[in-house]
Order: sequence, then C-alpha cells, then structure tokens
Amino acid sequence: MRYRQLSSTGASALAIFEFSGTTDEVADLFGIDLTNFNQFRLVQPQQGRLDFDQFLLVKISDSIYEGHFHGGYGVSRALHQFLLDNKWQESRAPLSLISAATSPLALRLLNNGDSASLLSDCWRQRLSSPPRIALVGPPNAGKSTLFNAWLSEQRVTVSEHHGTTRDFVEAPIMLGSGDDALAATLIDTAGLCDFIDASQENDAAAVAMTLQLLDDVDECVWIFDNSSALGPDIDGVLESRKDHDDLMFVNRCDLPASEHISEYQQRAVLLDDIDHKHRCAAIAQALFEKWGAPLPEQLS
Ligand SMILES: Nc1nc2c(ncn2[C@@H]2O[C@H](COP(=O)(O)OP(=O)(O)OP(=O)(O)O)[C@@H](O)[C@H]2O)c(=O)[nH]1
Ligand SMILES: [Mg+2]
Repeated sequence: MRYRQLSSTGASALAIFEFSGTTDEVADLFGIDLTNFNQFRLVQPQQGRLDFDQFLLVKISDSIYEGHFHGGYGVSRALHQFLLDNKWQESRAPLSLISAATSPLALRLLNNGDSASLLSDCWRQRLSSPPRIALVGPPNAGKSTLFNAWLSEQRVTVSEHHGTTRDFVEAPIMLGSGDDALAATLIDTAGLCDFIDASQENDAAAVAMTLQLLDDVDECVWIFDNSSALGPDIDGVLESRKDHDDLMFVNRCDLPASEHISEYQQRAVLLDDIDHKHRCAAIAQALFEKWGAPLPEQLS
C-alpha cells in the first residue's frame, strides 16, 4: 500500500493524493463502502478515522485511486500523518518537482524526464527554490538605483547621501527572459562602511545586518563606486570571502575614477552602459555564466 502527493506541497486550493492499493484497502483506510464503485464519488471518511470534509475519490485503475481533498497546508500534513499511521508508505512523486517549478526555465527543465535527471544538485535547488541574490558594497555605489531599475519601479529610496539604505529589502525578480527566465530574490542592502568605528548606532546595526546577510544568501553581487576608494574594512571582508568567487562590478563609471582604486575595483567588471536596465542584464548574464549551463549542450 503506497501513496504519493500529486499536488504542490505548499499552500494550494486542492490537495491531490494517489493511493496504490486494492479497492478493499482504500475502503478500509477511510472506513467507507466501495461496493460497485466505478469511476468517481464524493465520499465522507468515517468519523473518528479522519476528521476531514468530503473528498472526491477517483478510480484510475483497479489498484490506483486518487483522492482530491480540500487544499491547505494543514490538510496535506494531517493526511500524510494519517497514511503513515495506517502503514501506507510514501513513494516519491515524479510530479513534485514540476509543481515546485517557480519559473519558465524551471518548468522547461523539470518537466522533461531526460533533462531533469541530468541536472546537478545546485541547479535542481536553484530551479525549485529561487536563489537569494544580495547587492552589496560601499554606500552610494548605486545599489538601490540598480535594485529599482531591476524592478522597474521606485521601490526603495535613492539619494546622494551615504547610508540611505538601512534595512535590507527583498523583491522577487526574473533573471533572463522568455523560456530561459529564472525566478530569484533580489536584496538591496545597507552600504558597508566604517563598520569598525561606526559611531552612529543605527549605522552599526545596519552594517551588522548586511554582514550577517552575506553568509545567508546564495550570491553576493558586489557593486563598487568608480569615484571612491574602497575602505580597508571592505577590503578585509572581500579578502575573507575569496573562496566564494563573488561577482564584482564597478558602477557610476561616468564619474571620474578615484585615484586610489583597490585591487578589487581593478578586477571588477565595469557597469558602464548608460541604461540601468542594461546594467541589470549584464549582472544577470554574469550570474548565468558563473553557474554554468544547467544541462549538457545537446539538451539545453
Ligand atoms: N553619476 C552617477 N550617479 C549615480 C549612478 N547610479 C546611481 N547614482 C546616484 O548615486 C547616488 C547613490 O545612489 P544609491 O542607489 O542611493 O546608492 P546606494 O549604493 O544604494 O547607497 P546606500 O544606500 O547609501 O548604501 C544617488 O544620487 C544616485 O542617483 C550612476 O551610474 N552615475
Ligand atoms: Mg541604498
């Protein structure tokens, strides 16, 4: 006696479960009479057995039945527990990856058995759970400006004053376009500056939050200001993250370059397109290049 959940595991309107067992085993499970049961029927589980509303029972074959229950996280959790208590074993649902797909690229690659089996663990994770990407760097580098450009709206405050962003702000975005678009979460952060001597309590707290975030996200995208030198503190953070292979960009390239350009600024890619949207596209492209193709060439 085996079962699997066919619908999405998150919140959903319906929770659909497949039961692989004989008619008697299914009837016994819910305490119902399935004599002369042919196709589908609205059934009410026997009281005391499963405290659920009616559900639609569908006969797929003599040994496969589907139950369509009212959805919701609690329903599927309770049903899983009920089935396990009654010695039904869960089998892996091949559809679960598809229902977890969050973007056109995810659907395209997970929907195809050949391609799905070739995905690396990293890509499988990326396709079913949007990667979190933080824009980090010194104050006034234009992080919030890029964040707004990516969302095509004035979501966060932009100003010429250092330390405008304090709390980090997250928003869902798409990386790439069309069938290749991948869902991600973009995070705008407080600029990292003078954090060892941060005299202002608020600045220190904001910087501490950003530093904590660096380890919690999937990707840190560094945005430097072409017109200012990097402080030694940021150099130190970058040094400590060498193994992460973070992407680095220099922004505000229309301004005269600082006389004290650091090694990291020199190595970073210039975001010199006049259109901020094109700068975002360049960052997305660099992320895809860093991650590599999800599949060997012939299948992508
Ligand atoms: N000249 C020039 N100014 C820019 C560019 N991008 C953004 N700015 C300006 O730079 C200033 C700082 O931009 P923000 O986007 O607020 O910078 P930030 O990195 O979010 O700054 P903090 O929140 O303080 O960390 C604003 O006045 C922007 O209008 C650019 O490419 N060139
Ligand atoms: Mg900002």
